[in-house]
Amino acid sequence: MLRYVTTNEGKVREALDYLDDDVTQLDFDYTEIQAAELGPIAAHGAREAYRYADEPVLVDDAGLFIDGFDGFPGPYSSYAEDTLGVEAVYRLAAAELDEPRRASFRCVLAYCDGQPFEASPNPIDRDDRTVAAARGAEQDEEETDVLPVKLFEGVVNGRIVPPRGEGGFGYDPIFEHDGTTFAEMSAEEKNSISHRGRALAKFATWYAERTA
Ligand code: ITT
Ligand code: NA
Repeated sequence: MLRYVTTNEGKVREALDYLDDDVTQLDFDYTEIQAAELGPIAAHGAREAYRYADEPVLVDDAGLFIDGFDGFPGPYSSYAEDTLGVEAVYRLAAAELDEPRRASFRCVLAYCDGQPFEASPNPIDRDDRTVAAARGAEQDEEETDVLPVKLFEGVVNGRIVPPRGEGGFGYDPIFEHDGTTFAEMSAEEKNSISHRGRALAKFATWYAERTA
């Protein structure tokens, strides 16, 4: 049984649409370390969640990166949503930045089942490099007990626009891709192009082989 670790119902709906029935939500609020990138945050969360659940876990860390704000709110997207709110993030971008106000959504999935992974045959495999960096970052804390974590990343480019649409969650109403906001898309449409859908597709392919 694979546990999808998140407190966010919107993420769960999308993940369940993508992965099959042997996945259930684990509503566990892991510690989010402060970092400029999502990878180390997700990796740290996956180790903590695996120790807690003692079952294979998949942690989902995501964020909205606004180019003209050097990536803000990025890893702080959840905090910015809770404090400023989505509309205020839009107003800030509209006040400070010229069109087209480019931005990207990013999602990093971190998988841990307590077992090591096969070394990648391709030495420039991006996921493995990120994992190596995440391991390095934690060596001081956990020198003798570093659980292996595998990362899968998905990115989608778009722009910040006035809120439109009722679907999705979070920043979806202010993120436009190819003329449509994520909140105007059906769940299937969003999953077929979104940061999370892309990361889930990579994970699903890899996981099918690991569990075959
Ligand atoms: P968990 O950490 O428990 O998974 P969370 O909502 O706090 O739930 P994050 O830490 O990854 O998740 O924060 C991501 C923020 O970005 C949060 O404000 C989300 O609403 C938002 N977000 C993530 N994915 C999104 C998506 O597909 N569409 C719109 N907003 C999204
Ligand atoms: Na969170």
